[in-house]
Parts: sequence; structure tokens; C-alpha cells
Amino acid sequence: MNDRFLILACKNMFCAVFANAGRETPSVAGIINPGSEGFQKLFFGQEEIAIPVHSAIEAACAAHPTADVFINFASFRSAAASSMAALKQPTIKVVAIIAEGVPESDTKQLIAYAKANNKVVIGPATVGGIQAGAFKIGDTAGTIDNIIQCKLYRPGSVGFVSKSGGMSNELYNTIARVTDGIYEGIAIGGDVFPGSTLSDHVLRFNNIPQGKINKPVVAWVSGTCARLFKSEVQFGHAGAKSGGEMESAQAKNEALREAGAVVPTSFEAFEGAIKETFDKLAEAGKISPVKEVIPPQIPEDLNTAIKSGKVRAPTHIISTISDDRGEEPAYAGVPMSSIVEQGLGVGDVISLLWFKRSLPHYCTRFIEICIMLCADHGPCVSGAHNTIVTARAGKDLVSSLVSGLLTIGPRFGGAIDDAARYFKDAYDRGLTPYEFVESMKKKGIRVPGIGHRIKRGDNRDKRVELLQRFARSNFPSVKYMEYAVEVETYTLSKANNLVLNVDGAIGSLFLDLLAGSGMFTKQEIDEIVGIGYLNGLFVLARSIGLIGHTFDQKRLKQPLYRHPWEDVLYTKTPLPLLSRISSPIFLKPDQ
Ligand code: Q5B
Repeated sequence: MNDRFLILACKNMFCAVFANAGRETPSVAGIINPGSEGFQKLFFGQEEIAIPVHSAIEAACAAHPTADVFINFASFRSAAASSMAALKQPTIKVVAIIAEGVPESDTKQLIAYAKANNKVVIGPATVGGIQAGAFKIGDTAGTIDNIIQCKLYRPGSVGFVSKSGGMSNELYNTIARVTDGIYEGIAIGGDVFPGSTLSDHVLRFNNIPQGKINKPVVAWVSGTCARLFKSEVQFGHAGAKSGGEMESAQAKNEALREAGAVVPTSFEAFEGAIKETFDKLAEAGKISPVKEVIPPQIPEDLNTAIKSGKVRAPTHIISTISDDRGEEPAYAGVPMSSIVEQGLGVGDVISLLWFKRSLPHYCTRFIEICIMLCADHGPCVSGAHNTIVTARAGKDLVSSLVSGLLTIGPRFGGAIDDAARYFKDAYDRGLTPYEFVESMKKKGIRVPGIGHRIKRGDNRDKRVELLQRFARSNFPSVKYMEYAVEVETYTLSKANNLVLNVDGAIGSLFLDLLAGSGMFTKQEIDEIVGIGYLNGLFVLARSIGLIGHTFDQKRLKQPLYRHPWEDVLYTKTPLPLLSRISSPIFLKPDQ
């Protein structure tokens, strides 16, 4: 077996597979949980790690091409189909099926496919297996206490294979008592048709480099008591029948003895036979019993144990963008010094912290241009006005800044994400500008990214022109932006103020950046647009201006702001009447 797994989790269940004693990296590459994606937090030794969760087997295998063992925890209803899907992945070499009750016809198909394609199936109905000190599959060996008791935290010299999970645990204990312990143990599963057989694994053990068998085999077939019963006996497993004479435990033990295995006279003598065989091999120098190591301690009082590093405690936060624990902080894995030495800028830092990757220079430059162009737009816009009023009320920098930032939203500055969403949807669905704008009108939604309070068709927004010019000369494609321009041409034919505004320009051009840079998958683009990253550009940029306005007011020692009475319409007229005033009814003079 290799040491990287993919696990198919069944609902409400996850089985951690760390029997870690000396590993530096986890054995689990990823988890497949149909219908959900993200990360699963798990303990690895003392610390928690985030294991990726994939919604499909194919995606998981593509993401982890070095993982070649697939552990299937799916129920008996879906274990066969998912195991077959896993076997069909070129990267998967071993599939372990935990479920009991998989239809025999399905199992036969899995076995045939595995054989034809030189792959291995362990199970179905297996409790799993263990490579001592490296990893375990499923529930094999039980609790941490039992693992330590059975010395499974480090490899010994004995290979073990059994049909039964219960007998496996029994024998792990026995072997630990009389030898230097298990090297690898496998339960092949109790079904009539196991994916791999006892002899498959014995032969495989023979090829493990740490000592070859022509290694002696010590074997025992339980069930010799069956003869005491008058009828056929089945011992627990579907595959443990003792029917005719040839199938009796006695006959199997005899056959093993004849084939050269060490077979005791009873189960009680099994331990002695194992001990004797092991001692002989050690005396003959054919194996060197492993040096004992101190196993990890069982957790005690939490605080003391945490201090002494004996137990682990779950974290409450998961973070993937930065780390300040090393010698120097790192953004998305890139150390500060490297950022400074390479002469990177704010655009690069944003690409690392927001998009978790280093974007090409033209992209980071575009981000920086957006920030520069949106840093301020004078004292009269909503955000600056609020900041100025707050600063003049004597409030501190953060309050004044936040007061301005809180105005950013669907009408003011915060239309970039919606512009990107609507333009992307309309373009991807092949809507003409006419169809798009009119469908928005029908829904009563103003087109985000279109319209401005002071900019007009004959007084365009210079910022929009600058962004478009940069993108046309640097972006591989500007298809979304050109679509937005076509939309603008149509809206301008309706009213002169319905220009493509700075939010619409950034929204459409960011779609072009994401799609054209080749740095994002389709799924990632959908996620960025869905989550809404892009208003962040305006928030970040305008913070610069709002901070400036705060300082400006304080420097000028401006007094408390009070809005002039003259600028307010004071009326006691109820609102319904107001609407009548705005639409007066004129009577003809002769009426
Ligand atoms: N009409 C921006 O409206 C504004 C329409 C529309 C279809 C539209 C409006 C709007 C979408 C949101 C958006 C970002 C509220 C703007 C920014 C940053 C800034 C700010 C600065 C900076 C302006 C007149 C007639 C009405 C409306 C129709 C208007 N917009 N139809 N789609 N998008 N845009 N926001 O001038 O028939 O008479 O009822 O919501 O993109 O915030 O500098 O100031 O850097 O700080 O008040 O640049 O366009 O127009 O409300 O009088 O409407 O046009 O339905 O038609 P206005 P209204 P009708 S950039």
C-alpha cells in the first residue's frame, strides 16, 4: 500500500485514519463527500489540519494525483457503484470497502474489473487494516489505548492477515505480547467473495523488503468445534461456512500444515506457536526485533497536558491566507521579505490576500489603477459627506471613516459586484443589450453599473475611459467590457445620464481579468462573483479619500456641521396629497 488516501465518507460519519506515531505528513489526501465541498478539520498528532473535501470522486482524484488508495465508507447501497467509479480512476490502485451487505454479484464485478486492471480490492465487510506507525484504514485496532497496548504505533516484524475484524484485534494483542509486533495487518472481510484473499496478502507480505518469506507462516483456522454440531455451522461471516468435510476447519488446518505453515493443535496453542516461530527467526538472525520506542501518552489534565504537548485541542478558526508564526509573516505562503525584495506592490498584496495567488503584472497593475482612480471623488459624494459631518461632530478617525464607508452600497460605489453578476449572466446567456436592459426594466431593477448623478453622454467619466484604455492595450480579452459598452450605447439612447459608470467599468473589466488571465477556473470565477469580492476594491480605495477628508476637516478646525433650514422642505402635508401636488389637475377656463 502507498501512503496517501482518498476517503469516501458516508453521511453523518467520518473516520479519522491517523495511527500517526512518526509521520511528518498526513496519510489522508482528501475526503469525498457527495454534495459538499470545502475543508474538514482533523487532528494530526498534536495539531489540527484542514483536509480538502470534494464532492466527486473524479474531482478528488484530479486534485490528488499521488493518492492511490481509496477507502470507501459508503453504505452497502452505494458502495459498489462508488468503488467501481474509484477503480476506474487511473490514479487509484487500491480500494478498501468497509460496508457489509454489498450484493455478491456487484462484488464479483468489482473483483473482475480490479483483476483485469491490475488493481486491489480489500473487503467488502472489512474492519480495515493497519500499517503500524503509518496509517490505519477504518476501525481496525479500535481505540488509541488499544493501539498503544498492541504496539501498533511503530512497525514490528510480523505480517498479519485475517478474514475477521474481531480476530484481527485479538491477534494484534497476541502478536504484540509474544513478538516485536505487527508490521502490517489486514482484515480481508467476511463476505463469501472477498476482493483480495488471505493468500494474496501473504504473497504480498513476502515481497515486503524488510525480510522475505520464504518467511514462515503461522496459521490457524478457527471453527474446529463445528464437528460437535449436527448441522452445518456458519461462524459470523457470510464467507465463514463450514459445510462439507473439505470445508471444515480441520481440513483447512491440515492443508496449511501440509503446505508448510506452522499450525498449532488448538487456538490456545496459537500464541505459543507464534512466539516459538518468532524466537527462532530472531535467534537465527533472520529478523532483528525492532527497538522499542516510547508511545505517545494518553491525554490527562487538559491545561497541564497542553503545556507539556501531550494532548491536542481543537482550534476555533480556520485561516488560509496568511501566517505570522514563522520568522516573518507570509501572505498566501509568500514571505514578506520576498514581497519587498521583488519590488511588488499593493496590487500583488491584494492578489495574494484576496485571491490567494500571484497574478500577472498587468492584473496587479489594473487593481492598483482601480484603487488610485476610486480613492476620492470630491467632498459632495455620499461617503465623503458623511465622513465630513462625522469629523466635524468631533468624532475620531475610525468613526469618521466608518461613517463614510457605511454609505457604500447599491447606489453609491457598491454596485461593482452586482454589475459583474448581471453583466456576466446576460453575456453568458447571450442576451442582446436590448433584451438585457428591457428585462431588467420589467423586473423593476436599475442596471447596476449604469447611470450617474453628474456624468452624461457628452461629459463622460474620465476614470471609465482610463480603465478601458488600459484594458484594451493589456488584457487578452475585453469581451465583458465591450458588452457593457454596448449596453451603455443602448441606455444612452434612452437618457443622457445613463452612462457606464466607474462601478460598471470595474465590474465588467474584472470579469475579463478573471476569465482572460487563465489563473481562475470557471468555478472559482463563479465563486468570486457569487461571494462579491469586487466592492472591496471601492471600499479599500475610498478609505484613502475618506481618511483624507477626516484629516482635512480636523486640520481646518471645522465646527459642528448643521444643515441649513433653507435646504429642507418643511411640510405638514400628508404624503398622498404631495403626489397630487406634483400632478396638478388643470381645469379648462370654460369649465
Ligand atoms: N435610471 C447612480 O441616478 C444612480 C438607471 C436607470 C436603468 C439604471 C442610478 C443608479 C445603478 C447603481 C450604480 C454606482 C443612483 C454609481 C458611484 C461612485 C461615484 C459617485 C459620484 C464616486 C444615479 C433618472 C431616470 C429614471 C431612472 C433611470 C437611472 N439609473 N434606468 N438603469 N441604472 N444606478 N451606482 O441620477 O423613467 O424617470 O423613472 O441607481 O451603478 O456611486 O461621483 O457621485 O466615485 O463617488 O439619481 O462615481 O443611475 O437618476 O434616480 O433621477 O433616475 O433614469 O429609472 O427613469 P440619478 P434618477 P424614470 S457610481
